[in-house]
Amino acid sequence: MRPKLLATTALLALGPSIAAPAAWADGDDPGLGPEDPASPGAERIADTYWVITGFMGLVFLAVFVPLVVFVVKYRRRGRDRYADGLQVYGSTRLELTWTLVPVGIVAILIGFVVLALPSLNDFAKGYGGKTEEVTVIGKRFYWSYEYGNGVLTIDRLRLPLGRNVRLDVTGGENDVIHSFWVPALGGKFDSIPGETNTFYFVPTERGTFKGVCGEFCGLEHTEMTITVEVLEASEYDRWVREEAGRQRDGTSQLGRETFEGACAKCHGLAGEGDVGPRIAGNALIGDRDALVRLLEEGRGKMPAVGAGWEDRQYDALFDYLEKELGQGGDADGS
Ligand code: HEC
Ligand SMILES: [Cu+2]
Repeated sequence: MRPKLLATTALLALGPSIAAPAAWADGDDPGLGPEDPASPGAERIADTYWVITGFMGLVFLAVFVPLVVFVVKYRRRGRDRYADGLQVYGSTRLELTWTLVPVGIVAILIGFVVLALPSLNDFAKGYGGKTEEVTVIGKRFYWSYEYGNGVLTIDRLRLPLGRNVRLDVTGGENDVIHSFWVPALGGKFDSIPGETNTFYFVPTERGTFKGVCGEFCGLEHTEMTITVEVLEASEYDRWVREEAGRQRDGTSQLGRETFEGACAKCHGLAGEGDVGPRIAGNALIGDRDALVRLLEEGRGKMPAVGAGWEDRQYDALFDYLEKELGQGGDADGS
């Protein structure tokens, strides 16, 4: 019993320190640490993580190294099982040490957090200069992004490198709380119906950053993914201008994005059915009024995915549905 207990304790204590380097060797993602930060706020958060982890490592060693030494040094060595040990009454120096050292460690950690993290508050006021504003709406089970010039995208957010970004994160009417969370860019910002949380940051790396809804929100929660593409500012400006034109004249991918983001997660990419019924070829696809009512009100396990949509988004979706899933179209999405 005793050796088994000891082995289990040792495994529990050492497991993570064995697993961490193994995960490290696997690829460049250590698995246990934060993602490589791609904004100043995310950098502060990562710094805090590593400082606290460093102290945790020191405390771990300060406890376990003496523990192992004492287990070996003071083992029984054939002494009588009931022999009394050395009687010790107090040690002012030792007691002061084990009181003051932890207090000092906690003071350092608090100091670090108080000094390093207020910059997150500064970010809450923005950095000055030109700001790109995007309204982010979290709904079951997709993210809707509306840019300053009216462009809409679903699940995929594009942003300019090196410019102030202000995300106004809010929830859909009658929806539940979701949480906008892209670890490489910053902390979590809840999307709450009727309230707006503002998230300021500056993307400092080009590339694609992944996130996911950070709030367990229901049936297709895990499908509520976030993709942020950071483009060169000039490339972004061109895209957002041209996309506005495409969305005006109906040649954009808005219909496809809306279907893939707001419908396909339950009905399948070809409308073949998944957690929701098959809808390819369904008569409702040709009956716009009835379908709008269904999308605005929801039914049973289907949320009101279209509540609050503007006509242009319905137009784009109907174009897509009629082409791809209508009674005339084929159901394999080609
Ligand atoms: C969270 C999952 C979910 C999402 C997202 C979703 N649906 Fe549904 N849908 C369902 C379920 C479940 C039903 C069955 C509802 C019932 O009758 O109880 C349904 C029913 C339907 C029906 C009626 C089928 C019939 O024969 O009665 C249509 C049409 C439909 N959905 C279209 C859509 C469209 C278009 C979208 C996207 C704009 C969408 N749905 C998004 C789950 C979903
Ligand atoms: Cu969610």
